Amino acid sequence: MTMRRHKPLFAAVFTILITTAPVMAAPAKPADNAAYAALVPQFVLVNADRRDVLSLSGPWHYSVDPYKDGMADFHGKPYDVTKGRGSDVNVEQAMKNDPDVFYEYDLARAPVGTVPSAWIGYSPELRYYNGLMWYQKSFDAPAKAGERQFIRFAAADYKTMVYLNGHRLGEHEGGFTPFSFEVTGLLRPTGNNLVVAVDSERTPDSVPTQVTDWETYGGLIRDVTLVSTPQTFIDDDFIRLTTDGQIKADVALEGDARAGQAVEVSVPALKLTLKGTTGADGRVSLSAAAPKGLKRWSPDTPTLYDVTVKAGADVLTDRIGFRTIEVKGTQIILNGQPIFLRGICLHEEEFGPNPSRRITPEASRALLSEIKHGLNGNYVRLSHYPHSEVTTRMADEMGLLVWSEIPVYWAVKFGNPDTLKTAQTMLAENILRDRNRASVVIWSVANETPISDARNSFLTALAREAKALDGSRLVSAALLTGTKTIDGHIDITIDDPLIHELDVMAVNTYNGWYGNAKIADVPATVWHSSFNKPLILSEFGAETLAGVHEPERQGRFTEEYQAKYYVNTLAMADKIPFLAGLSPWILKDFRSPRRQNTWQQGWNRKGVESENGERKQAFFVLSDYYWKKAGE
Ligand code: GCB
Repeated sequence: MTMRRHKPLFAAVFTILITTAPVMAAPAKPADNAAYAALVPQFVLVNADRRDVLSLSGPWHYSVDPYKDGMADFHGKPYDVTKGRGSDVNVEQAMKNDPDVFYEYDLARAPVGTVPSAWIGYSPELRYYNGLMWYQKSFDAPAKAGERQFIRFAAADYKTMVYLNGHRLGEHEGGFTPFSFEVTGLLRPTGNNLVVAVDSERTPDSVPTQVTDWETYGGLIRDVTLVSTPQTFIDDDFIRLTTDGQIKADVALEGDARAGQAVEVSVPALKLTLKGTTGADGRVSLSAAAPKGLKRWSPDTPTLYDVTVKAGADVLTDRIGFRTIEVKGTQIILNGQPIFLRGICLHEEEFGPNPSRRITPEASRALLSEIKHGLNGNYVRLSHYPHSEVTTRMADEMGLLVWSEIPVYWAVKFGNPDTLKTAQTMLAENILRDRNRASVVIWSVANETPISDARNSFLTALAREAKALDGSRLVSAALLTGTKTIDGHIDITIDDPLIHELDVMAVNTYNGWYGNAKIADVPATVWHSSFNKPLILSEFGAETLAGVHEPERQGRFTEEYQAKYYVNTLAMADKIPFLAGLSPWILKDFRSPRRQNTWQQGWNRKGVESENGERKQAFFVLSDYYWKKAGE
C-alpha cells in the first residue's frame, strides 16, 4: 500500500474497571512489536463489514485495457492523474463541447457487470482475460456533517489503483485481503466518480507468482463500501479468551481525540463490562477473569456473544465466540480438551458450472454445510489465500474450526525483500481482519515451498510475525516430505527445519496418486517425526470425474479409484501416532487452467464432490470415517 504509517500494535497498560470480576493486570507490551508496525494497514477499520455502510456493490462499468494504455502514454511515460483514465472527465460531454477533443475510452459508457464478482462472469470473451481492467461507478453520498469517510475494498485481485473524482487515492497489492482509503473532504453530494483499475497479472515477484493450481479470478471479487465513522473512531479491537482464563480486549482508536478517551467493552449476556482510558497512542488493553457462566465456543456449541465496544461517539457491535486453542505434545487442545480435526480443504469458489468467486452468505453456507453436515466435519482448511470475511463469519456461526492461509505458494521469490514485504503485509491484513473470529485457530504461512536457506528465513519471518500479531492462535505451514522405500514399505520422515518455528506440523502427501508408490502400499506407510508436535495431513487426494465408473478395473479418474485411494490413505492415517487432524484435497472440483485432460477440461477433479455438488464415492468413505472419529 502506498498509504502507510508507523503504528505500534499493542496498547499501553491502563487501569481496568469491571463490574463482575476482580481487576487484573493487563499484559505487558511485547518488546518486538515495533518491528511489525510498518506492515499494519493505515486503517484497519475492524468489523467494517458490520458497520452502517453505503454499499458500492452492484452495477459497475468495466473496460479492458490489455496494453495498460490507461497507465502510461505510447512511449511508456506514466500519466499524471489529470490525463489518464483515473481523471474526472465526462468524456461524452467533453467531446460534444469541443469537436477537436477526443478520448480513446469512455468508462462511464462501457459495459456493465455486477460487483462483487470476478470479471470472468461478465462475458465469454473474458474467460481467459488476465490483465488490467478499468472499473467505474457513479454514486451519490449525501454529506454527513462531522463524519469521516472511507472507501473499503473487501478484496480485489491482484493489484488495485483507486481514483475518486480525479484524485488518486492510492494502490494496494494482494488479491485476498481488505484495504481502505480515507475520502473525507473528497466526496460530492451527488455524482461521485469512482474509478478503479484492477490488474490481475502477477509477476515472478508477486504473492503468489503466475503459476498456481487455481483460476486467477481477476476483479472486484468482494464488496466495495463507503464507511462513515465519527472523527475519532474505533479502528481496531482484539477481543479473546486466553488460556489463563481471562477475557482480554485491546482497543485502538484513530483520530485527533484518541488520547485519554474512555473505552468500554461489554458483553451484556455475561454481565461483563471492561472499562479503561486510552493512552497517548490511542490504545488501551483491558482484561478480566472470564465469568463463570461463559459458554465456550466449539464446533459442537458455537456460542457467539453480542459484544459492544464504545469510545466517544463511536459504537461497534460484534458477535464473538470465546474459546482457547493450544498444543500439548502431539495434541491439539481446544478449550482444554484434545480434539481431532475432521476437515477438508476448500477453494474460494461457489457451487455451479460457472463460478465467478461470488461468495454470498448463501454460497458460503452451502459449501460449509457439506463439510459440517455432509462429511461430519469440524474443520476446514481455507486454502490457499485468505477467504472472504463472509466465510469466516459463517464458520463462527456454524461451528467449524478454520485454517487460514496466505498465498506463499510453491516457488515465490524467497530471496526478494519486496516479495517478503508483500507477504508480510498480506499476513497482517488477514490477521487484523480475522483475529476476533473464534473459528480461526491456525494461521498458515505457506504451502509446499521448496526448502532453502532463503525460504527458511522468509517463512521464519512470517511465522514470527503471526505470533507477534496474534499470540492466541497456532502457526503452521503445509509442507512437503521426501518418501523412501525401506524393507518394502513406504517410509516418510518429517524433518523440515521450519517446524522449529511452527506449533503444528502439516504435510501434503499424495502417494498413490503422484509419484511411484503404489496405492496398495499406502496403508503400510511408516511415518517418523523429529519433533514432539501434532501433525495434520493438510492434503491428500486423487482425481475423478463424477459419474465415471469402472467397478472391475478401478482405473484413474474413476470414482472407484478415488474411493480406494481414500480407504487406503485413511488406513495409513490411523497408524500415525502423532496425527491430530486431516484436510484432504478437496471438497469440490475447482477451476484450474493447468488441468486439461479428457476428464479435467480445465478443472482439478480432486473434489469429493463435483463442481455442482454431486457427491462422489469418496465423499461417503470420508463421511463414514469422520462419523466414527466423532464418536471416539
Ligand atoms: C497440491 C497443492 C494444491 C494442488 C494439489 C493438486 O499439493 O497444494 O494447490 O491443487 O496439490 O491437485 O495437485
